[in-house]
Amino acid sequence: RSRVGASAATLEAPPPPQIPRTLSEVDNGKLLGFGADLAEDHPGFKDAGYKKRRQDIGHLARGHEVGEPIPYLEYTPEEVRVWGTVLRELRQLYPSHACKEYLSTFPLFDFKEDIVPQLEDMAKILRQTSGWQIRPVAGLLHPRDFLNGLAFKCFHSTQYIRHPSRPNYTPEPDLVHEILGHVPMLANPVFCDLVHQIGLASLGANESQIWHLTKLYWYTVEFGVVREAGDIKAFGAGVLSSFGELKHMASGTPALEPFDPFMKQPKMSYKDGYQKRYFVLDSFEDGASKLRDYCASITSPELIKEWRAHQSL
Ligand code: HBI
Ligand code: FE
Repeated sequence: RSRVGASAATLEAPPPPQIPRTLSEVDNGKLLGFGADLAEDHPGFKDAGYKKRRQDIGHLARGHEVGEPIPYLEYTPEEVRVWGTVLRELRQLYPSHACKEYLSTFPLFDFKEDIVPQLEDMAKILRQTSGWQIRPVAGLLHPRDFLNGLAFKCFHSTQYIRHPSRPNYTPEPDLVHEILGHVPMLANPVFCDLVHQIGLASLGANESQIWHLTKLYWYTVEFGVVREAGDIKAFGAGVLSSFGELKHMASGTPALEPFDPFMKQPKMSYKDGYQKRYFVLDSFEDGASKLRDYCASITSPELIKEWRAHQSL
């Protein structure tokens, strides 16, 4: 390569990111946050046994090949207790606080307080209802990889359980959040269409667009609420998997704003308590349609068409 060519290249914009053609090409090994070790403010920070358990489960996820069944895990009595505690409490609030789509798919999973659900069993139900798949993952993925997974109608899910000292809190996604927050919603095809739009948009996104999509994901899939006959109901997994956040959402205290993907999205808060404001959808059809327009504004239909032609879904 000539020196002239090399210096010309440095003046140009960085090359477009490599677009994964298959789900296996979506990198599930690069982790953020608590990937390697737990932070000091993680409830399991001083618990060597917990760290080992979390690491062993993560190790299994790393070894998982796309298309293979997800390995069953035998959960310890302590892990079962954590699951059961959270399920028992949240279940009381769902009839009044969760959106009708969540309430309609929830019974399909037949959750029991004394049995931690297996990801593979959840995946089977999703296959039959929405056609989505689940891929086990060892922790928080890089946003681009996580969002690219959604384009393949794949949800990357953790399989370990939060620390038993704080059943109602986790600083990172865990199986309880994935199952009570995300899984029932992912059995609804209209909601899945909304999520898919975010994934498709991420295929051609540059770094700043990935950051914007991360916020769109955050304010819908994690913390979204939907209007239902004059009321607002939760569909975001961060709300549905937290007793305190569900009550806060319905308390009338937080601000409510219509969701508009083209607007500058506020800074996300991960740590300082509950959301101060929620973005409201009129319906999932409406949310999906708005996200479709946003997707078209950043990722060309040609790119998506070409991408679809190359991958084997
Ligand atoms: N990784 N495993 C996992 N689960 C998430 O919910 C998740 C993630 N990585 C990034 C992420 N969420 C958000 O920052 C958005 O990019 C979607
Ligand atoms: Fe989540």
